[in-house]
Amino acid sequence: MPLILTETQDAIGTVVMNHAQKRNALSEAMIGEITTALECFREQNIRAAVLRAPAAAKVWSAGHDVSELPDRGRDPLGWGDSLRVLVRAIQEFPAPVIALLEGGVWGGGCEVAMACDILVATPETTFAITPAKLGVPYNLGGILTLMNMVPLPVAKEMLFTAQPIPAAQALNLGVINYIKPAAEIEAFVYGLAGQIVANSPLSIAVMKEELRLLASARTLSPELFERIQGLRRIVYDSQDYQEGLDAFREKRKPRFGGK
Ligand code: YXS
Repeated sequence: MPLILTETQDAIGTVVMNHAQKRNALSEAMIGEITTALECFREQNIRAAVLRAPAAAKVWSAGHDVSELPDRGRDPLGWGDSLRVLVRAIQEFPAPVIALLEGGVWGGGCEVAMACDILVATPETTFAITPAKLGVPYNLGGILTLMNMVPLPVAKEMLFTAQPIPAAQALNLGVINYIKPAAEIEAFVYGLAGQIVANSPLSIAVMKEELRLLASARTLSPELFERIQGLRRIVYDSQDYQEGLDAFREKRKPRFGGK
């Protein structure tokens, strides 16, 4: 059974993440279907895309599929990790991607939502960035996305507490563009998409790529890069990382020993 639904109309493409029983956990299979859909949209010259869960979903996405995270000793979020592939596919898609956000957005789901160009949420939407909850070594791309979205103290609070923040706070912080009631959000998002579709696709595609290149423009010396990778290795080599995975799989609270 497909894990997503897709639709195209009036140069607007829609991807609905539709794996309710796993709360739209971003598995390799689901990510493959989403990236394939984006490739089809590109071939069809889609001028705006919408990424969403089914209407009134309680969970937009539960984040990375934890069952696909490797045991300790291997970087769980390397370049080839499927979640990284999806984030890049959204960022490199030549037309704006609008995240229509209903329900809880968890872990890597936040990074996918933040990779989108415009974010519209309902008042009930929440955002939780959760590597600390699982003992996962967040990767540089995720950290940079967050640093580009919120002030440092807020990024630290979200990362250190792993607690959900409400849509109202996300709006105040500028993480999302609008909050709309559930009954209005769909019409509002497709109205926004219609405004985009009426403009020059070439000009928009180039501006989107310019913004992506400038937002990621950071000088990082090889020594600094190696130091950061070494720090991350401490985490994914640790007993705590394994404990976080085991606790999730055994549906119990993790007991982190700090080593
Ligand atoms: O027990 P069954 O087989 O029915 O499966 C359960 C859950 O195990 C499954 N599920 C997941 N499977 C894989 N990966 C996930 N992330 C995931 N989340 C859920 O879906 C079935 C229903 O889950 P259940 O009973 O908990 O649903 P609920 O409605 O009571 O609660 C929904 C959530 C989202 C609040 C709850 O499922 C939850 O807290 N999920 C984990 C959210 C999370 O911590 N995500 C971060 C994953 S790690 C990640 O994204 C990155 C690596 S990072 O950490 O760096 O951000």
